Amino acid sequence: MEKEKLLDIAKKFNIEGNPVKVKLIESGHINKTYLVEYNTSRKYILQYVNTNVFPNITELMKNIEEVTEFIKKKGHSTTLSFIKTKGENPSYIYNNNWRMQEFIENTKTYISTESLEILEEAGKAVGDFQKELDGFDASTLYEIIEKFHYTPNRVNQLMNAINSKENNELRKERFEKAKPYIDFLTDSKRTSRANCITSKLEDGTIPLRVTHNDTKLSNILFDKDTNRYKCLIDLDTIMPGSIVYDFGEGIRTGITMAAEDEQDLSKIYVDMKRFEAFTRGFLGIMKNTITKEELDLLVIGGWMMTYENTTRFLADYLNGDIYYAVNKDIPDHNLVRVKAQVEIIKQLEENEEKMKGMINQYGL
Ligand code: GN1
Ligand code: MG
Repeated sequence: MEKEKLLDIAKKFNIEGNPVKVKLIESGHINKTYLVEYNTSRKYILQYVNTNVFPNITELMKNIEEVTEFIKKKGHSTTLSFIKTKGENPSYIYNNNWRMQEFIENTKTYISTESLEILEEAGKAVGDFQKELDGFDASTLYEIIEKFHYTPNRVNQLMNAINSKENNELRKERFEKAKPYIDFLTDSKRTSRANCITSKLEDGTIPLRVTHNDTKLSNILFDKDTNRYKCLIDLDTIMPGSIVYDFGEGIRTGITMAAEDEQDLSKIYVDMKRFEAFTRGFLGIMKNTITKEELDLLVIGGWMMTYENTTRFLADYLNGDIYYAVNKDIPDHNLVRVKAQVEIIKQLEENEEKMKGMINQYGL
């Protein structure tokens, strides 16, 4: 979108001064994000929320408001602040899709990092979010995307994509290329594990908590100078869920240096030192809050989130890239993601005993 139009949109929000600069920030597969600078030298984040994915943006903002207010009242941790529009009926949303938030100065994010210290901080960030929200009644939150991390449902969606009656050339070609990965993901030894977490939520073995649900490494803010964690960002998917999801998504994205869509599979190395660092950070904060039953499930958390994301990428590939943004310069981008994530799944499966030992070491 043109700069002038974006600046006009920014002017609708109740912010002192005038917006003068705007630039696209390449991040996320769903929303569009811009950094806006004002003549007061303050910065803000302007976002176009994708309402195909998030049709109920009012409920979404309500969840965010409740959760961030709760964190702010406790007063220990940083969190995000959104700005309302100017005028008589101030709202967090302008023209159905746009919203504005404060930019947290002197911070940075990582797509990947070599540093074990930063990974430990990432584990702390995820743990801290959980701990700060302990005591928040998760059942009062809206379910923004139905059955978001209900992995058995994701497997069904993949099955539907595989069994679709649509039979055009693109689909045939994609189906052939995807065949080995279809076989891998639909192997009964994997599908039979899909309900490991959801069944325990359903029968009450583990508690329903407020979860972020998208705790990938790049959704964690760090202090630019000290690399200490600041807070989690991208709060759109805050919903009732399991703590194991948030731990697992951190592991999926932190366990290897490689990007989510790394094309050179030899670069994907699942490193137990990285698992240990994240887990130490997470459990250092959570060990008195997490239940024994949740602790026992952490070992499958990284696997589950990787498996679930992979079923989603593959379904989207077979359906013709209708959900995730894809980079046109990367042919078969969704399949590239699948291949990289399958590599992680394989290596996680080989390392379960080691991970169990580490969880028990830091959790007891
Ligand atoms: C999407 O938009 P982004 O990048 O924050 C997706 C997550 C996936 C992630 C994979 C609402 O998140 O669930 O884990 O891509 N968000 C939604 O990188 O579907
Ligand atoms: Mg997100």
